[in-house]
Parts: sequence; structure tokens; C-alpha cells
Amino acid sequence: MYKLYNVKRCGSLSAHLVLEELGVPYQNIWLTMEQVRAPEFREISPLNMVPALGLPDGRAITESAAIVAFLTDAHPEAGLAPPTGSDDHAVYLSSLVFMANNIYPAIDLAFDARRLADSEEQNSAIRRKSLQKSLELFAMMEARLAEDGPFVVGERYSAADIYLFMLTIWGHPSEQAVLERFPHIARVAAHVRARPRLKAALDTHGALEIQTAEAA
Ligand SMILES: N[C@@H](CCC(=O)N[C@@H](CS)C(=O)NCC(=O)O)C(=O)O
Repeated sequence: MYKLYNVKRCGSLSAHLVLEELGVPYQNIWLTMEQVRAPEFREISPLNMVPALGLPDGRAITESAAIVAFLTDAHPEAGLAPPTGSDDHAVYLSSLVFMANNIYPAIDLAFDARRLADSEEQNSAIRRKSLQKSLELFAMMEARLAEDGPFVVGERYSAADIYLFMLTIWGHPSEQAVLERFPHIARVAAHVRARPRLKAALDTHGALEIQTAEAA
């Protein structure tokens, strides 16, 4: 059975939603950030980060995009990814890695850049630039959806839409502001939110409703 190391409203939300969509058995292990940062967790996740996915053979893997792609490819019958080896699958993988490598870190730094900053002033400057960067990257996704949508991989709903949804809930200055600015992304997010199989998991992450408040 898979084991999902999960923190509410964090990067593990993508893997959590994918596991729910797939309907495969898994053990959900809720963690606090303190537990994620504890030295013992390094055995599971070398950078002390979630998500991590325990595999049936006892090993664990990290990196949200890899976990999502692995799960959807390991369970192709659910149709959450295009067939491996197809051109659509190439677009699927590229989209997941694009979002994970670019949008995710930009949003992360827009929240808090203290790990890269020597002063509060630098922290604010990096946060401001990262927010701008995240909006530029969302705009690129928006343009792609407008051109080749309605989903990240064209006509086909996939786990890449779930991943994009996860990024929107962390939106700056607020989730609502991002959705209002990018209507094609908002449609993807609404589609994910309306998936009946995802309702309970979304609820546990406090992500059933659009957050209107400014992010801290
Ligand atoms: N590249 C990683 C990034 C994962 C990541 O940044 N996770 C955050 C939570 S959203 C984390 O675990 N942070 C640990 C900390 O803040 O100490 C991925 O895509 O999985």
C-alpha cells in the first residue's frame, strides 16, 4: 500500500487529490511542519519536505510532480493522464514539471523568502519579485489554456489540472484575486473543485471554498 506523508494545504495536496481520484488504497499520514522538519523525517524525505510517497516495497519518493506522474502512470485505468509515450503524455509531463519547477517555488518565495535573505528588507524585495514572477507564470498558463484548453492537456482532464488547482489555492495576493485575473485557470480550478471524489479531501485541507482573504 502507498503511504502519503501529508500536511494540510501544502504540496502534498496534489498527491492526496490524485490518490482520491484514482481510488487506490493508501495510508494517509498527517504531519505537522514540526514533524516534517524533524531529523527523523530525513530518512523519508532528504530535504525534509512534503509530499513524500511511501512505495509498496518500503522505499519512499519525493517531488510532487514525480509523485503525481508516477501515480497516474501506475494506474492508467483511471485515465488521469494521457497514455505513456503519446504526444499528449509529453505535454502532460512537461506541464507538471514546468509548474513544479517554476510556479511552485515562485509562490513559495512570495510567501516567505527569509531563507534567501539577509535582512527584512531583502526578504520583502524577494517576496515582491517572486509574486510578480508567479503572476507572469500564471499568465503563461492562462495563455496556453486560452489557446489549447480548456484543460492543461487540451480536451482531456488530467492530474496536471489538479496540480494547477493546487497552485491557485496559494495564490497571491489571494486565491480569489488570482482566479479573477485568470479566467481560464479559474475554470480549471472550478472543475477540480466540483469533482465529487475530491470533496472530502478538499474539505480536510480547507480548500472547498475559494479563499478571499489576502495571503499573509
Ligand atoms: N520541489 C518540492 C517542493 C516541496 C515543498 O516545498 N514542500 C514544502 C511544503 S508546501 C515543505 O515541505 N516545506 C518544509 C518547510 O517549510 O520546512 C516538490 O515539488 O515536492
